[in-house]
Amino acid sequence: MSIIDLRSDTVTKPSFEMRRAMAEAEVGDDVYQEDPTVIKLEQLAAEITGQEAALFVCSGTMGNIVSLLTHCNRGDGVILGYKSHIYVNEGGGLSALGGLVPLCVNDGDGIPKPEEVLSFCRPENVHYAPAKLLCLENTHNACGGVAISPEDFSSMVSLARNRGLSVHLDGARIFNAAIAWGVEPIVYTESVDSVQFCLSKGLGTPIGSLICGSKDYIRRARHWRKRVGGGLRQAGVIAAAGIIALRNYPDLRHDHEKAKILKDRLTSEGVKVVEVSKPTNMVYFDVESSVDEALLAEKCRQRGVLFNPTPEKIRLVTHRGVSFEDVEKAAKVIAEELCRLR
Ligand code: TLP
Repeated sequence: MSIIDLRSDTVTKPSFEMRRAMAEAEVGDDVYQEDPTVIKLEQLAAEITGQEAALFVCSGTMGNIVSLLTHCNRGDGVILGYKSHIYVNEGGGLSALGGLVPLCVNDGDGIPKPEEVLSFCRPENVHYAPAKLLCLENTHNACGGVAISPEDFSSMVSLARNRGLSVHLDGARIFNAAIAWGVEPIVYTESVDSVQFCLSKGLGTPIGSLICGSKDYIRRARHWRKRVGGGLRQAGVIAAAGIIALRNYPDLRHDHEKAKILKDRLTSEGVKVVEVSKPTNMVYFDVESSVDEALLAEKCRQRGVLFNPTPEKIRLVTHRGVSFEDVEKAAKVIAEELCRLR
C-alpha cells in the first residue's frame, strides 16, 4: 500500500539533485568559517532576504531561539502570539534557555492585534518586564497556514519599530507566503531585524535553517549558536542541498495547488474545512466532538493516509512527496472514515 503522508511538509526527502550536490559538496570546518558551501548558502540567503548576512543553523527551533537570545537579555519581554510556534511548539525555550518573558497577544488571524502589541509598549517601570522584541510568523502555521499580506505585515513592522521594538520573523515558510501573494520574499524580510527560514519543510532538504540580519547581528548570533551547540564542522554536505532548494523555491506553488484541491474535495464531501483568507499548503478541518480524532487518524492510517490526530482542528499538509492524485484519494478516504465514525 502506498502511503500518503499529510502530517507535515517536514517529511519531505531530498531529491536526487540534492543528494548529488551533497555528495559532491566542497567542505571545510564551518566553526572556522572555512566551509565554502556554507558560505555560499549564507550569501545566497542574505541576498534573497535583503539582509547583510546570514547564518546556517540546524533547525527552525534553533534559528528562533538563537535569534531571541541575540536580541534580548534575561528578564526582557518578548511580544508574540498565543498561537505562535515559538510560544506553543518550541519547548518553552525562550524562558528555559533565555530567561525571557513571553508577552502574549491575540494572533487569531495570523497577525497580532495592534492594540494588544501597543498595550505592552509601556513606559519604563520596575514592575514590568521591558518589551524588547516582537515576533511575527508568516505563514502562520496554527492559523490555518495563512499567508499574511505584505501590507498588514509592513504596517505591523512599522508599528513595532516606531515603539522601539526589534522585530524577528519566524519565516519557517516565508517562501510559501511570498508565493501566495505573488511577491518576492524580500518584501517581508528586508524590513525586519532578523528572519529565520527553514530549508527542511516544503523546500525539501534534510536539515537546516538560516537566520538573516545585519552583520553585527549575525556576528552575535554566531556566538549564541556556538553556545547552544550548533557550531557545525563540515556542514557543506547539508548546505549543498539548501542551495538547490533556494533555486527551486517557486515549485512550492504546486503544494498550494494540491492543498486547494484537497480543500475543495473535502468540502464537497461535507467535511467542515476551516476557511483561510490566503491559504498556502495547509488544510485544517473540524470534527464533531462525538468523533474521536485519534480513532479517525488510525482508521485513515490503516488505509495509507497519515495525519496527526490533534484535539481541536486536524491539520493536513501538502508537499512534494504527495501527488495531485494522492490528495484526491486522501480526501475520499478521510470523508469516508469520518462518515463511518459519525
Ligand atoms: N513546525 C512543525 C511542528 O513543530 C509543528 C510542523 O510540522 O509544522 N516555525 C514554524 C512556523 C514551524 O512550523 C516549525 C516547525 C518551526 C518553526 C520549527 O522548525 P524545526 O522543526 O526545524 O525546528
